[in-house]
Amino acid sequence: MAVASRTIHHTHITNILLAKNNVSQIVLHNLPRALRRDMKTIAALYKDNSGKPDQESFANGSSVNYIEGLYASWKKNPKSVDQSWDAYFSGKPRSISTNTMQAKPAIAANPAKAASKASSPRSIATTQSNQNAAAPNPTPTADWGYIDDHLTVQAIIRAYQTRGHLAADLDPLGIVGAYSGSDNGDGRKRQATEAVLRQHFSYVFNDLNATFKLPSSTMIGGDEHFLSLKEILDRLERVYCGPIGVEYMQITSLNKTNWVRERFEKPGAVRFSPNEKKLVLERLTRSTGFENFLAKKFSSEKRFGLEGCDIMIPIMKEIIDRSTNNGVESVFIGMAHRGRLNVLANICRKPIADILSQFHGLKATDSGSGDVKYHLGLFTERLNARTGKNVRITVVANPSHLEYVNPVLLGKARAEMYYRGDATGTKVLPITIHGDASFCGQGIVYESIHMSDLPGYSTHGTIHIVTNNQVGFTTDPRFSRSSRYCTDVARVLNVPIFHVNADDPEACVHCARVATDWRAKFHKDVVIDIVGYRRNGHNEADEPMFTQPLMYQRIRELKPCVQLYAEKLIKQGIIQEAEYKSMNAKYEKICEDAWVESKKMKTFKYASWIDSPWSGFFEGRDRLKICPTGVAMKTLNHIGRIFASPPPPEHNFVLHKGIKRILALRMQMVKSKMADWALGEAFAIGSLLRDGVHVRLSGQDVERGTFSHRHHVFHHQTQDKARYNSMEHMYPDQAPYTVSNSSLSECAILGFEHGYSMANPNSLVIWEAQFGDFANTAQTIIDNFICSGETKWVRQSGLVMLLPHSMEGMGPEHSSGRMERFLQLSDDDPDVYPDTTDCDFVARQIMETNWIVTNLSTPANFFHALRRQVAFGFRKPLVNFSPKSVLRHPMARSPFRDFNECSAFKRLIPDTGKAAQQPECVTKLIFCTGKIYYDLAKEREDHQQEETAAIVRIEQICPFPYDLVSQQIELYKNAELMWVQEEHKNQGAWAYVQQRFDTTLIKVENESRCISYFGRPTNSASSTGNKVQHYNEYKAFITNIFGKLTEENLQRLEKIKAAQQMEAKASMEAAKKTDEAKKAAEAKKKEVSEAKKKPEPKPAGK
Ligand SMILES: Cc1ncc(C[n+]2csc(CCOP(=O)(O)OP(=O)(O)O)c2C)c(N)n1
Ligand SMILES: [Mg+2]
Repeated sequence: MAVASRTIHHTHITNILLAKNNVSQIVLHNLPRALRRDMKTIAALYKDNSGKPDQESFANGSSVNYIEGLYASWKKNPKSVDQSWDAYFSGKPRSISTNTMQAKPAIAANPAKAASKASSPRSIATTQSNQNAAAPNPTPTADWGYIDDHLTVQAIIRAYQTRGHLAADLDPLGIVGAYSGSDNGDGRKRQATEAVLRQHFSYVFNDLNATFKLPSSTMIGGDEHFLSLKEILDRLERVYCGPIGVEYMQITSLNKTNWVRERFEKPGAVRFSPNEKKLVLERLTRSTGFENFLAKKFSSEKRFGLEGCDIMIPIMKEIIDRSTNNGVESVFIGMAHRGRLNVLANICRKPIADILSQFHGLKATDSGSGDVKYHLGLFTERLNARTGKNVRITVVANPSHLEYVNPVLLGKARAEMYYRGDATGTKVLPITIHGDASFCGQGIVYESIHMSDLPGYSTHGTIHIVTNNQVGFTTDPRFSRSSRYCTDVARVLNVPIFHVNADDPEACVHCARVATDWRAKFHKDVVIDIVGYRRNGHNEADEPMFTQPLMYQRIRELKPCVQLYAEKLIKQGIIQEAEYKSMNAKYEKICEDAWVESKKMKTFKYASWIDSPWSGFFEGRDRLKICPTGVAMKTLNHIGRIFASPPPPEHNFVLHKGIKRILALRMQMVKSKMADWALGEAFAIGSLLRDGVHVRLSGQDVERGTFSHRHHVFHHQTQDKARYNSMEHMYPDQAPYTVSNSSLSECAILGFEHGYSMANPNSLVIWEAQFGDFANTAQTIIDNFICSGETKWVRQSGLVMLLPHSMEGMGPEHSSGRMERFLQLSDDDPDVYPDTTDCDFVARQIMETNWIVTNLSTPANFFHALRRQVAFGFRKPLVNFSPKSVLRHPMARSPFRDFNECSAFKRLIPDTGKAAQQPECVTKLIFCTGKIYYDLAKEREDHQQEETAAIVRIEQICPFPYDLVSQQIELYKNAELMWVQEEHKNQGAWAYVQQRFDTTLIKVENESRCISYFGRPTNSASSTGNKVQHYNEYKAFITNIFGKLTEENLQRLEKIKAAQQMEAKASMEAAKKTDEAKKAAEAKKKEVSEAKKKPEPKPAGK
C-alpha cells in the first residue's frame, strides 16, 4: 500500500472521527475494549437530532478502517505498528507517549506503489511532517494527508453513488448533457468524472496506481478489499456512468441502499448468458416487428407506435416472467396510448387478428358507444411459457386523459389482493406505464403514488415504467418540467429510480430484473425510466420536423435498437445473421397470417375487450329482478344493539365521554325503534356484511364522519393506536368491512374506489366526499370513468358516491355537490316518456341509464338505496347528495318498520298528510328533493296550509320516476305545479327535472298545466357566504310559495315561540335543580364517608 511513513497522533484520529462523524459498529467489534470505549464515546458525541447515531452517513469508514487495519496488523504482529499504538492496543499504561503514535505502513498491500506514492508532493509533505512526530501537541497539517487521501477516495465513491446518474450515458440521442448541462461538441461524449467529481479536484492524485482500502460503503471490490485508484474510478464509472443511471441514495434505509448497491456494484452484477441474450433479441424483434407490420399495413392510421422505446416489451416480459416465478398470479397493467397495441399483442397475447380487425372499421354486435382501439381494456389468462405457470393479465381500459388510469388500476389491484387474501402483494402485481411529459405534468401521478404506503390503499409495490421519449407531443422537456428528470415526482417514495438507455437492451432488462426483485423483497414501488426517443411524430401522421428538427435529424441517423443489438450479438458470435433473419421472418409470417384472418372478420364485440369479466355473475341471472332490500326486525335489533354498544368489557376499552353519550342515544333509538341517518347506514352495512357482501367505505375522515355522526371506529383514550370497530363484530361469519380515512385527495381516492368497485360485483364500495363541493377535483374520474365507463368499455361498477350537499348557509364551498352537473351527465333522454307499463320498468330504466342520482331524505330510503346497489341484477353507480342537517334532523328519522321485509326503496315519497286526504282541495302541488322538504313542511305548517299544499319528494331524480310523478299530477288535478329548490336556478335539479316534467305533462291526458320554478335566482357561485343574505334569499322564495305570514299566523307563531321558550326555561331550571340536588346529595355522601373515616373519639379518661 502506498502509505508513506507518517506521524499520526491518536487524538488526531479522534479529531478526524469527530470531523467525519462516523464510527462503524462493525469495526468497533474488532477493536479492543479500551479503544472501542474511546470510539463509542466519540460516536456518542455524534448523534443526529433524534439522538440516534447517524447511520446513514456514507462518508464513513476510512478513518475507522485505518485503525482497524492497524489493529489487524498489530494482532498478527504487535511489532508491526508503532509502539505507541502497541501500547494503546495492548492497554499498557500510556507512559511511553500516548500522544505520539506512529502510523507505520502496517497495512501496505502494495509496497511498490508505496514508493511511487512517496514521491508525490503530498508524500513529501507527509514525510517532512514525520519530523514533527514527537511534538507534544502536533498540528494536524501533515498528518491529515494520509487520512484525507482515503477520505477523498471515499467521497469520490459516494459522489458516484449519489450523483453518478447525472453523468450516465442515458440518452441514445445524446441530447441530455452531463451534470453541467454544457455540451462538449457533439453532445455525446460525457465527461462523467469531471461532472461527478468536480468538488474533489483539489485532491487530485498524482498517482492513479496508488492503492486504497475500500470502505464498507461500496461493493465494487467484490471480494477484494484494496484497489488501485484507477480501478476504483473505472469500476465506478462503469457502474454509475454507463447506460444505467441508478438514483437510489435518497432512500433512507441503509439496508435498502445496500441491497440496490449490490445489484449494480458487485463485479459481474449485470450478466447475461448467451441464451438470455438471444431471448432479449427475440423479444425485441417481436416488439419492433409488430410496429413495422402495422406501419406497413396502415401507414396513415394512428397507432402511437413504440419505436424508439421498443425495449419496453422485453422489459415487461422480464418483469412478468420473473414475477410469476416469484409467485405472482395476476398482473394489472395501466397505460396510455404509446405502445398499447404492442402490449396487447406481445404481452397479453391478444390474437393479432383481433387487434388488426380494429383497424378495419367493423360493426359492433353489442351495445355501447365503444372507444378507440388504444383505450380498450383486456383480460387474459394464459400459461407463461417460460415459467410454466398460469398468469392473468389485465390491461385496464382508460380514457385519453393521461395518467388518470393510475388510481383506478391501483384500486383494482388492491381489490384483487383482497379477494385473493394476498396481504403482501405476493400474488398480484400492478404495473403502470407512463409517458415522460405526463408523468411529471399530471398531478394525479403524485396523488396516486402517495397512496403506496397507506394501509387501506397500498398495493405493496407498483412497478412504474416510463417510456421516456424525451418529448410530449411537440413540447421539449425544458418547456414541460422544472425538474431534471421526469421521474422526480417519484422521489417522494423513498425507492430506487433506474434511468436506462433504451438502446442498451441488456442494461434495460437488468433494470427490469432488479426492479422486480426489489418489489418482491421490499413490497415497495420502483421506477424504470427508459430513456429513448420517438421515431415518428406524436402519432404516425404527424410531422415532427416542424418542431424538433435537430432531434429528428439525429433520429433519422440512428439504427433501430433491435438492429444495433443484433449486430452486437452477431459480432459476439452469439447468433448467426441467418438465424436473426429467420427470427424476423418468422414473426412477420405470424403477423401476415393474422392479417389474413382479420380480413375474414365481419363484426366484433365490445365485450371481448373487457377488463372486468365478472365471470359467473351474469350467467343465469334475471338482470331485471331487484331482490328485496328490507330485512327482519330481528336483524335490525341485533345490528342496532351492537352498533349502540361499547366494546365488550374484555377489551378494557376506554371510550371518550362523548362517545358514551352518543352510544346511549343510539341505544335509546334502538329501544324506541326509530333510526337516524347513522343507524340507517349501519343497518345497510351490517345486513350486507351478514349477507356475505364485502363493504368498503373510504374517503376523508369517514371513520368518524366529517360531521361526527358515524363513529365506526372508536379510539382508546389511554392507549395509542388501539381502535375498535363494532361493525366488524356484527356476525361471526360476516364478510369483512373496511372503513378507511383516506389521503386528502379526491381524484386519486375516487379513482381507486372506482377501480376497487369493478373487481367484484359482490361488494359495496362507497366513497364519501368531505363536502360534495370538493368532488370536482376528481372531475376527470367522474366524467371519464364513472359516468361513461360502462358505455365506452362495457364494464359495470356499483360504486356509491356520497356527496354531502348542504345549502345551509356555510358559504360557497360548503354548500353544493353540484347536483346539476351529475344530472346533466345523465344519459336518459329527457324527451322520451318511457314505457311505464312494463312490469320491469324500474329496473330496466336504471339499467339503461348511466347512473343513479338520488337526493334522499330519510334514513330508511338511504338504507334501501345502499342495499339496492347489490340487489340489482346489474351494477350501476349511485350518486347521492345527503345534506349535513338530515344527519341529525329530528324529523329525518325512520321507524324500524320502514326497514323491514315489507318495505322497499321509494323513488318518490308522496304527501301522506291532510292534503292527500282531499286532493281536489289542494291548490299547490310542490315537488322538491332532499332536505328542503323539512323546511317546506315546517313553513306549510306555519302558514297553515296543510290542507291546500301537498309536498312530494323526488328521492331518485335520475332516472326520473315518470310513472310516480304522473300519478301525483293526476291526483292533484286542481293544483298549481311547483318545483321548489334551495339551490340557485342554474343549479340543483331544476334544469334536469323541468324537461322531464314537460315530457310527463305532455303525456298526461287533458293536461294544460306547466310547472314553475321557485327558488333562488341564478348565480355563478353555489351560495352566498353571508348568513343574513342566505336567510333572506330563503325567505324570499318561501314567501313566493306560501305568501306572507298573516297577522293571525304571526300571533300564533309568537305564542308557540313564547311557549317553547317557557318550556325550555322550565326544563333548564328543572335540570339545574336536579343538578344542585345531585351535588348536594354527593356532598352529603362525602361528608358521611369522611366522618366514618375519622377515628371515634376516645371516651375521656377518668
Ligand atoms: C390530461 C391530458 N392532457 C392532454 C392530453 C393530450 N395529449 C395526448 S398525448 C400528449 C403528449 C404526451 O406526452 P408523453 O406523456 O411524453 O407521452 P408520449 O406521447 O410522448 O409517449 C398530450 C399532451 C391528454 N391526452 N391528456
Ligand atoms: Mg413523451
